[in-house]
Amino acid sequence: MSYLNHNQGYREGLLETRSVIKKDNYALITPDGLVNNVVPGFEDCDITILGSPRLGARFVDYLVTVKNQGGNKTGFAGDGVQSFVYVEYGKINAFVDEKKYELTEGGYLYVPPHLQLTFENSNNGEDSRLFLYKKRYQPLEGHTPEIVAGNVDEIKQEAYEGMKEVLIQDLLPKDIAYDMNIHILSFKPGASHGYIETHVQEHGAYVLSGRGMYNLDNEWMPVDKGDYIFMGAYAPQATYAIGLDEPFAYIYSKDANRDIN
Ligand code: UGY
Ligand code: MN
Repeated sequence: MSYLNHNQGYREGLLETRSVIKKDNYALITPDGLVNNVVPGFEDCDITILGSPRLGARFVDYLVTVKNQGGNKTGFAGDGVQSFVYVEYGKINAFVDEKKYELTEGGYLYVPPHLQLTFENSNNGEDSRLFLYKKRYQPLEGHTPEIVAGNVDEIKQEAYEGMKEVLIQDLLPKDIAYDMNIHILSFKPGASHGYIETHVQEHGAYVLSGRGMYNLDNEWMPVDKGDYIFMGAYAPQATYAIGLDEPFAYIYSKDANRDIN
């Protein structure tokens, strides 16, 4: 699937989008409007920048389609900036500190701020799709985060806030060395948050499956697989899953374990 849509003239419905941008508050970015960006270091990749400081985020999210033998062989993030990569589909070889990590669908790798991530496609010439994140690390004296590699298949789904129809997976350790976490939240059809959250933390969320109705700052909107949602600090937020069988699930980042300055 290509997320680029090069319009060949006007047709009914073509110049419409569900995307909504409320800078510093929230944004819904749908696949129909995504464009390729050139980002130094990324070769033979379709890369698009999603959440970023220009939207009000303290992190940057990217959607990357890695083609052929493409990848980033010069090094991503590091020098005080931590990174995280999740494989939506396909297969990559990732390298950190000269160690190789073979990541397949659902595989992920967290790279601490003192190290860089490199990777190359290893999907026998087929595309791989990655959700990629970086954020400047907020140090805490006496603590250093470590490399974390895994696959979501190996992580237990826990009831979210006591609700058995809403399940959460924490991809990173709940350890004060980390200034954020990455979660997957999954709602069975019909399930919802228990209340409208209003919190200081920010999220960048990428929808992995299903459909939902999302409330962002008291506006309800439909969201679908492949959509991206930025939820800024204090943006009121809640959802319920729609559809009959597939859970509505998204991967998202959340800052944690630090005071606000
Ligand atoms: O962890 C969270 O804050 C999460 N429940 N937020 C959300 O799903 N919008
Ligand atoms: Mn939240």
